[in-house]
Amino acid sequence: GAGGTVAAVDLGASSGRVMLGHVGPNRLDLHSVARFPNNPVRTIDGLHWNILELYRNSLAGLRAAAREAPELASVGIDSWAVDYALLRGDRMLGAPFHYRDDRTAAGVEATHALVPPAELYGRNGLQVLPFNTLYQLAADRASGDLAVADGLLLIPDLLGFWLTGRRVAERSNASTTGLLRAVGGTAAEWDTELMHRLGLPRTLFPDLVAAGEAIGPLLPSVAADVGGSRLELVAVGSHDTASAVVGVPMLTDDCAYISSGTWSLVGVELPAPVLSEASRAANFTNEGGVDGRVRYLRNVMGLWLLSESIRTWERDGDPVELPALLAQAAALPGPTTLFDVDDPRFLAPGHLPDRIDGYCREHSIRPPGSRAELVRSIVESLAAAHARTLRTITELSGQPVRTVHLVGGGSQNELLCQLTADYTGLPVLAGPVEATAIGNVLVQARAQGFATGSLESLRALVHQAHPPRVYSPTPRGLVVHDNISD
Ligand code: LFR
Repeated sequence: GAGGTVAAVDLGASSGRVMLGHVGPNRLDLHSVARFPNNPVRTIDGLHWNILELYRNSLAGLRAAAREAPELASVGIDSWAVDYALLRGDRMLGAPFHYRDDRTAAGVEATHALVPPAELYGRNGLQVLPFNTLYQLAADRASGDLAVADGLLLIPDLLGFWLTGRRVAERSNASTTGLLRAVGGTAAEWDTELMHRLGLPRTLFPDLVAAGEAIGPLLPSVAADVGGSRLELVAVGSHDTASAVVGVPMLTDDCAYISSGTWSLVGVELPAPVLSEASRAANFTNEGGVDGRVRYLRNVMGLWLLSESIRTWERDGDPVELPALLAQAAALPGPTTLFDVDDPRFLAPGHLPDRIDGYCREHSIRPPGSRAELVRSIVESLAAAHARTLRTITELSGQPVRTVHLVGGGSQNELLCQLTADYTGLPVLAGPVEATAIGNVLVQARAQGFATGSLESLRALVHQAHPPRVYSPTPRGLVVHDNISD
């Protein structure tokens, strides 16, 4: 049968990659052609993404992809959600703010004063995260930045604009702005009345496109640079979590997923949003997915707690050998100090080990003594939060969960997988690591006719190409290496 090759640009909060995917009726091969760090930069006015460097690295990756695979048909871009650039004409008005910048707290209050949180949830279905786009925009309105802007593009749409000259808003990522109606399905449209009440001009926002739609060919200057003259940009689930969930090898409908990286996105896929008061109180979100599916999930703080601790140690001139540290952490007898990973104090960059210590002292629990203990405490607290969240999901959505798929970078962390199995009492199926890039590739491949069918058949292909590793729950004692089978 026919098959072909596409490229995925996948930008995470700590690193980016460009991957080549060869897809056919029974084929899914992926490998990376470029990997690069994503290090934010703090300047006098706040914390920013180094977006130009990300773009340059993406172009270099696409050049490598086109050189290796001259038959390359298309490219798709995904990244973390909510963040954006303001534009005036074609010009970007300053480097985009990082969602961990603290300018947004006042934005939450200002927005809720105009539209009460209960009404807002009924309209957009989103959990309240202080960095949701609409709260960031309230800050931009207060600073006057909005008054000089005439356009806004979310990060993947911004890079797509630079590649093609076309301005669009891909729907899955647009759903994280808080400005899209939470009707589910493929019908979600901009909530123009809400924009009006929040003083946000409708003209800031480009028209919506759905994952799978062609956006357009590369600009001639870009094509000359990259070398792929036939290449077109195809919209994918441009919110990385939307692409990741496409790439989860779920074979039955009693599965939950954990997309584990900087964040743990813990949830299920539903045909329609859950907008109940109980759901709002539990701060669960309804994000728009590929093919009109709803991602019903909660953001759990994730491996950021670990990566930011490591960054602190390294900054203090004390480098860390992570595999060794994780092995020491796994060897400690459990259970350990459990803390609430979702405490808002852990959101901003800074000295995480000190903050965890402070949390423990405030709550009169024993702070971790050594680095290995701290790592164990982070990973075990994260696993406990995974379990807590999964129990709530069944209560709120009625969806039974008998299997937990854990994908993304965290699926390589054996301690995290095993402890998640232990705390949930459910089997954890780990992998693939690159679920996000896989989801990006598959949506393009389907648009090109290299793959066909529903998300279910795409996921069956993922399962076949990347059989997950099974972690069975153990009562306690945590035998980490004994029960892994391929
Ligand atoms: C994961 C993610 C989450 C979103 C957070 C901020 O990378 O996209 O889904 O809540 O980053 O954008």
